[in-house]
Amino acid sequence: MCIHLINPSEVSFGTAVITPRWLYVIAAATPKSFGDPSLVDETLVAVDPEQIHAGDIVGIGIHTANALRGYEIGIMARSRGAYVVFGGIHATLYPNEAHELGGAHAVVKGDGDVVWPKVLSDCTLGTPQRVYEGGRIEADQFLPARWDLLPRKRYMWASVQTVRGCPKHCSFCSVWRTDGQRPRQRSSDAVIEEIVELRRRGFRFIALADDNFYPVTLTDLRLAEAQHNTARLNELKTIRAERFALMKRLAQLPSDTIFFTQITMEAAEDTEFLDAMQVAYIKGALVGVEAVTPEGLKDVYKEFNCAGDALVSRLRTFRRHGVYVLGSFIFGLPSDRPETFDATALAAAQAEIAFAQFVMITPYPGTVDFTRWEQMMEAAPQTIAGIPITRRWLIPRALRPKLFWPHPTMSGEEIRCRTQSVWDNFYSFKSIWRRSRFIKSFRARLAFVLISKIYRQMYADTGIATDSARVSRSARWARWLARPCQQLFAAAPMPQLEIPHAWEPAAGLE
Ligand code: B12
Ligand code: SF4
Repeated sequence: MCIHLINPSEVSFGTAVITPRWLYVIAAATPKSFGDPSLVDETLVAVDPEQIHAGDIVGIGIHTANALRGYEIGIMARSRGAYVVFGGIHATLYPNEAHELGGAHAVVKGDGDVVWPKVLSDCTLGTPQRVYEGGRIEADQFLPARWDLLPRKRYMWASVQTVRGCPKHCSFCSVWRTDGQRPRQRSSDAVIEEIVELRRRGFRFIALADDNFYPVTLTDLRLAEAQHNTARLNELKTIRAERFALMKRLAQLPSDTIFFTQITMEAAEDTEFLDAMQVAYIKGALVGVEAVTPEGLKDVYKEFNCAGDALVSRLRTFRRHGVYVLGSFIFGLPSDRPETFDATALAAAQAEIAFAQFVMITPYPGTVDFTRWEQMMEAAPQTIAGIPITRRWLIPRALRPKLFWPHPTMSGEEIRCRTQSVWDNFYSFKSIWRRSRFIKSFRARLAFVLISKIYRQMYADTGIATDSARVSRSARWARWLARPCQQLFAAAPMPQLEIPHAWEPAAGLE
């Protein structure tokens, strides 16, 4: 009997950008008595059905975008006599769907780290439960990933989570509802041990797979102080101090280490934090800019962001403190007008961000937007291939429309074309070359161009490509570009690397 863990994908590139962390965490949760699980990441290579036998247990992790492929695998595995278990955010939100369409014997809702051994032993006894509540476990229960199972030279970036949950409540995001608004922050020991293991194995590019690396803002501290809420103030100070303590340890790693994280632009108010990030080799961060107008920010409940000149200045602050920004922008918001596209392109250029992504508004399950949209669609239900568009992830990809949210003044096609042209301009050779001016060496500049191009191409699938010909052209391009990128990202293993010593969290409060 074998345990298989499968990360579904409709397209396989042979090489991938970031490790799907859940695979290696659930592998770590698999008791030794079951042997090492077999891990299949379909972004590398498609699953081979012949490897799945009667009595095996197949764990499949799905988010909304790969749910349909996950269900195909589930049906296939069940037909071969295996037990099929689904987990991940989409299965958490739609457990019944995994049963009805994915051949599930069981679904794990929430975090799998603690509950997975029970699922395995129930399957072994032939008595899997329909649903397991994995819940939101505390940070000290998060398992370190089984990096010893990682295939060599297949991923450019490894991923390590330092904090889960986000105190904000953006309308398009499910994180605060599924992962919660209380930051669950791992100890610096747990994080640094994983990172050192990855460096020993030859990774120097590591994505900090966090929802928000800056979970406590200076405004939060001021508010708690003004309210004389001592307990809250101490709690916030502790979280902040632990961030600094972690960054001090990261700063002791070899100087060619590069981290990338996700953070709110509020961090620009806190240059002490940005400086600590720079010293800790956190060289890049995805910043959710979303909109460049106050109306747009209001649309997405993100009024804590800045608009206009203040936005440009905030984003530049990151750059001034050595943190390069991947700006994330959303198009198709109700307040967007044709001129918003040009304004966004201009702001992206003025803000000196290194990379950008321009996504069209997509109501994701579990979000405020999705609930509103679902209610709106109830009045005039629409279907494609007999599937309600409110279950769009079940629509075959070739038929799936890209924009789902009706806009008050622009057609979906207009928004798509305008979005496309912002992408094309931002990633034209001329623009990329101009943006790469900050890089001193010619070789590194070329690497920047290559990475920009591959980012643009890989994004076409989740981003804006509408027709399958374009998607497959993008996949071909990405495959072609991925190999040299893989070489660029590889580092020599450092088996002797020591674990940096701990810093008392209190040090960060000084
Ligand atoms: C890091 C990250 C990324 C990275 C890396 C992705 C990667 N390859 O790993 C990048 C930046 C590339 C990325 C891209 C995108 N992401 Co993202 N990402 C995350 C983030 C912040 C962390 C993921 C992570 O590694 N978590 C750590 C692991 C250990 O946790 P986990 O995956 O949840 O797994 C646990 C449980 O879910 C469960 N579990 C999971 N699978 C299974 C399977 C079994 C069998 C069992 C038992 C349990 C189980 O147990 C695990 C351990 O507790 C999450 C938010 C989050 N908090 O999860 C968003 C998130 C997953 N991303 C999201 C989205 C929308 C995207 C994009 C579509 C964004 C965009 N607009 O383009 C793209 C899609 C990329 C793609 N095609 O996969 C959404 C998904 C929403 C949804 N309903 O599907 C999330 C939840 C964030 C959000 N804003 O809502 N992402
Ligand atoms: S979009 Fe970012 S800031 Fe907003 S709730 Fe989600 S993780 Fe938090």
